[in-house]
Amino acid sequence: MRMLKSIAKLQFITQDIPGFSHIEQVEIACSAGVRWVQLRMKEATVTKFKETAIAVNRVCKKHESVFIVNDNVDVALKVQADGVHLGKKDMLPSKARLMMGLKAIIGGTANSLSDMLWCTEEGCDYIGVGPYRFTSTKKNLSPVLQSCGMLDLIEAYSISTDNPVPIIAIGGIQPDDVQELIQSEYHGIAVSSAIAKIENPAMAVEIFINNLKHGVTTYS
Ligand code: TZP
Ligand code: MG
Repeated sequence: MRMLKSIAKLQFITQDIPGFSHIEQVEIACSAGVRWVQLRMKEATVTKFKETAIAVNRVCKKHESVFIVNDNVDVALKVQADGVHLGKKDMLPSKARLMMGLKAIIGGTANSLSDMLWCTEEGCDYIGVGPYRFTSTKKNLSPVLQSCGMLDLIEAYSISTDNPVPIIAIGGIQPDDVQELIQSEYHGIAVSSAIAKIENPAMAVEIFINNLKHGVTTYS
């Protein structure tokens, strides 16, 4: 069973960047208007992951942002995060649901229609679908879907389930991609590098938010 939840249209995902901590990334993103953060630490020990998650949770609370922990249900439970995002090799969403309860937000990753339907059956509250473009943020990247693949998947999903959940596009997303993805009926986008790895992350957040609200505007 799934409770209806509010799923943000802009989801910011942290990444390991030398000299720019996960906590700093979240502070800057949230100060600029992000209200959904996923802490994604691929290189850290569990101890470091937990420590950082506690600090990031505090920043998210201050900004009234949803806080999602990537991969690790134990860390999410320990820090009382709002939820967890699970890939295909992580804990089953249905098991995470039993451990975290109905109110927890559980997200899943999908690269195909069968993944999307499986995540839906497993009780995910939203599904991240991609990669839209090539990205170096994720190792062992699945084949890039590009515009055509993204459109085919969302269309096939909408006619294949009576119980659809919000679908979030992910992978190499830039501000100018927003219009196409939203027009294709993607609920929202998950973004890392186009916010965290550019000179002015706050400006990037503003542009994404604006594009999600009003369609794409070009800034110079
Ligand atoms: N899963 C598929 S692509 C991706 C993840 C976690 C990375 C998204 O980051 P970026 O930097 O926006 O491509
Ligand atoms: Mg994972």
